Amino acid sequence: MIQLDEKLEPAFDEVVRRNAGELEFHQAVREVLESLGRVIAKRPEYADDALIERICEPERQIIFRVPWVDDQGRVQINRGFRVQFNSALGPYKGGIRFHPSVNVGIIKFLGFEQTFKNALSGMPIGGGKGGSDFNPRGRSNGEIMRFCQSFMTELHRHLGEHTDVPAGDIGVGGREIGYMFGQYKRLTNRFEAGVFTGKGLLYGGSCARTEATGYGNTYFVQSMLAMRGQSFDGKKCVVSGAGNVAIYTMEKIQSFGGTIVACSDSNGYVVDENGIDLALVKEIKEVRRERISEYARMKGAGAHYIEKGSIWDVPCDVAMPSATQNELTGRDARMLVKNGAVAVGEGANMPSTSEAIRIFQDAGVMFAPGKAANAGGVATSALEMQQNASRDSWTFEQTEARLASIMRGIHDRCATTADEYGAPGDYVLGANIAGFIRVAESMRALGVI
Ligand code: NDP
Ligand code: 2IT
Repeated sequence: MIQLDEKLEPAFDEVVRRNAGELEFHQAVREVLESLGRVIAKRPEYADDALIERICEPERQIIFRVPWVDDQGRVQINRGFRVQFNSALGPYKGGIRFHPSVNVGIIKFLGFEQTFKNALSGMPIGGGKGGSDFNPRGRSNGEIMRFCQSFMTELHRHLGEHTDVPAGDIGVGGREIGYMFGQYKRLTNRFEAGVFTGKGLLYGGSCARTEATGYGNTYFVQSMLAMRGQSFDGKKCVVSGAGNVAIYTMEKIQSFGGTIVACSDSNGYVVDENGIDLALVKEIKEVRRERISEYARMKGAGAHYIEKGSIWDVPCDVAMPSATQNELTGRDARMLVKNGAVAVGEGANMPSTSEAIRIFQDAGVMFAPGKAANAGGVATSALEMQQNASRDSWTFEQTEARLASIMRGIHDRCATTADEYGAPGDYVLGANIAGFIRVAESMRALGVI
């Protein structure tokens, strides 16, 4: 761990004390504070008025009961969360996650990351995150709908197009957004399209939002590779996960001439040396909602499924972790370095442990942190809000062109900031500092609130 600046150490100690046991939140805060020493040295006024302490404390945290009735008629109880982290730059904005591992610490770390990511995107949006410990796996369509309706029956009072605008995340895709938006509309008697993003195209969704996170990460890594005169063409890539982010990362990499050799879900991974057949992955995951092991069974020769084990053992040039937090450990990073990987692009939020990041950076592997590389999803959400506000809808090409230019902008902002602060090529430092400065400037302008 890097020693913290003496002005930042007490702020971190306070975060640990106040949020005891929330290890992912500590990890996310620690990484940002480690980057801020250089900023405080140059601009000590950023540490005035407890700005650092305020930026680490969510503006509001909502925890609520979500009762619902399963298909057997039994009453089930889950816990719902929304952490409205920072609204200095705009309404709270960030996804909703349904996964049994969700707790307040997880949502807090995600809301904290989201604040800096959204700032870095250059769009007028604050940071927030929500979710539930509800496990959608194996639930019927009716159970999913009833859960979403109950979740929204409480959450709707805290939302609004100018207040807080959720979207999807793990376990929440177009179907769930539809059910939640439907319940919001019913409870408020308002067709307030801008209160949710990731909506279906028939009721106010934006073209390219489904693809945006994966495409955006690929654009970011393309810019990063170009800095060293390289491209995706002919590169072997491993993408973890097989959900929304992973699927559209694979699609864009293939269109850039890269080969995807492996992808995964939480049970195991599939390797296909001929290149993953993405149409088959989409059929299995998006249509049938089955496990990735089906891929090897349906594909036959050339493809194999490995249960458990680490997908990062598969040799590749570029690694795109796109499943969940801390899925890529120090041990995995050492393996990727040993196998000659040249770049890592984080599609997921905080997928690499702190140790893994250090190993990549020490080995000279180009490393794109999630809060920069996966910002294309939320940036396109902001484009969806813009279309809703003007009651317009743009073409796929127009929206993707905006996404590509936003990702180039984020890449260049990270690279330039890293140069400016004496750490060329350090995208972690560049992203943390560039995101922080926008939030901090706005908070200073708004006064102590
Ligand atoms: P999905 O639910 O569509 O897919 C998640 C994938 O990750 C699945 O393959 C899932 O496998 C796997 N996964 C989830 N949890 C775990 C776990 N604990 N261990 C191992 N594998 C796991 O989610 P998304 O693709 O939307 O999200 C993936 C990541 O990207 C998350 O970190 C999310 O926060 C981040 N992200 C998402 C954005 C978006 O727009 N959707 C935007 C920016 C970041 P299984 O089916 O077995 O659970
Ligand atoms: O982590 C993320 O950036 C998301 N899940 C998307 C958030 C959004 O509001 O589009």
